[in-house]
Amino acid sequence: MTDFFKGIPQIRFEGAESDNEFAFRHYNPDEMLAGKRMEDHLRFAVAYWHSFAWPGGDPFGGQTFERPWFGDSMALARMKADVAFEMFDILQAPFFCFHDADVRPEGADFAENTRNLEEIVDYIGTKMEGSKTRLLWGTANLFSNRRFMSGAATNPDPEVFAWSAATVKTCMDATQRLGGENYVLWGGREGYETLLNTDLARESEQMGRFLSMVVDYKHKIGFKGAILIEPKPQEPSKHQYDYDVATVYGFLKRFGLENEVKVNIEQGHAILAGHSFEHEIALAASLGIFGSIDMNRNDYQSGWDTDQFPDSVPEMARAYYEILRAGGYTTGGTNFDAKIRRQSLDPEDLILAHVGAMDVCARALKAAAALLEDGGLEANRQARYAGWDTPENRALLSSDLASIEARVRAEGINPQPRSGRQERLENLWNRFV
Ligand code: XUL
Ligand code: CO
Repeated sequence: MTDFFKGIPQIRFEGAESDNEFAFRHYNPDEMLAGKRMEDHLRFAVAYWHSFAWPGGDPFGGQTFERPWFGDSMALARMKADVAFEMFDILQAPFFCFHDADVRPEGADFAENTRNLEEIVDYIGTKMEGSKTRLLWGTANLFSNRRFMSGAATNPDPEVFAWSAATVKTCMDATQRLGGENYVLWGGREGYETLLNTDLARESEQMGRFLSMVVDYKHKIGFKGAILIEPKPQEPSKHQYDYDVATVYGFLKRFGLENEVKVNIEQGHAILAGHSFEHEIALAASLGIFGSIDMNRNDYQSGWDTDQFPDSVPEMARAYYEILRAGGYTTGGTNFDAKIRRQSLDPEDLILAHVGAMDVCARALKAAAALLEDGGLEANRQARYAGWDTPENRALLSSDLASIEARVRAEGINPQPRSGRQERLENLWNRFV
């Protein structure tokens, strides 16, 4: 037991009227909703990196947080894991997520990195035996160390490609060892800073081969989880290849991986790509590649990836409506890839950020489930396309232009515009949210 969270009680559901700061008002894990427990719908995960590894820096200043586990030794890495599991317990978090670099100190070479990772993964495995918290996903940090400055899989230097591939193997092994339900790839440096020095054809070929090897290795070790790509258009690179869901889908198709890999969609990344979060979720679901979400927003004025905890029920309701429509998560979940602000120095801030975010998501989920149960929106959507239900209209899709012309002439087809009813649907939406 560390004393980092001393005096902070385990958070319990007390209902909307509670005035206890350290309580859930809406997140009630056992409450049944659309046939499932709320906890099983939301599948919340704590992100190791922002909560336990981030020192509080921004582009203009360095560390603001003072944490007793900051430093580069295995002893401190174990203390960090102790504190992490104490927080998971306070929150009763069903899941966590980590990068290799979050949990182990950087070694002098690949062998030491791997030794450190294996040792701490064993330690985390022991902690998990006494905890309800499971691993939602593991991943490799192929972006922070300077060796990755020109990319990992897409690096012009084949030695960096090799290092990255070997590292991903060790991280997939670690994820498998801890029973992870997914393995994530986020390509923060897979892109370019300038086209003046970049060979696009070569880099995308490298990236396709790299991902194919990841999928092959998954099958080789019998990893049952999903492989997920996390799209993001830019930042840190000027341009990143996994720009958004549509771009990732095209890439997967090109390399024949569209049935092997899904997406982990982050709200802030969707915004950076000029999309709404719900657009990205709905598109992924329509393409059959929806996997999981990173539930952290950006500040709409600052224009960069601020990774804030969600605070808007209406925004989240749009997202959960699309997730429920898609049938909910299978291996995925709601990962708070979110950091407290650099002025939020207190241990309480870390806990209450998660409590608030879990309540916002729970409230949004309840609204989305009620809307879906009401059925009004879906009935309208169905009615809008009902013309396609007749055999002769369905046949249009397997016809040809000349036959269709003949039919339009013969039947005197003359389409009459109909209302899209947007405002009426918005009114319906707002009765629930
Ligand atoms: C960065 C980001 C990452 C990924 C995992 O913007 O979202 O934390 O989620 O590497
Ligand atoms: Co993320």
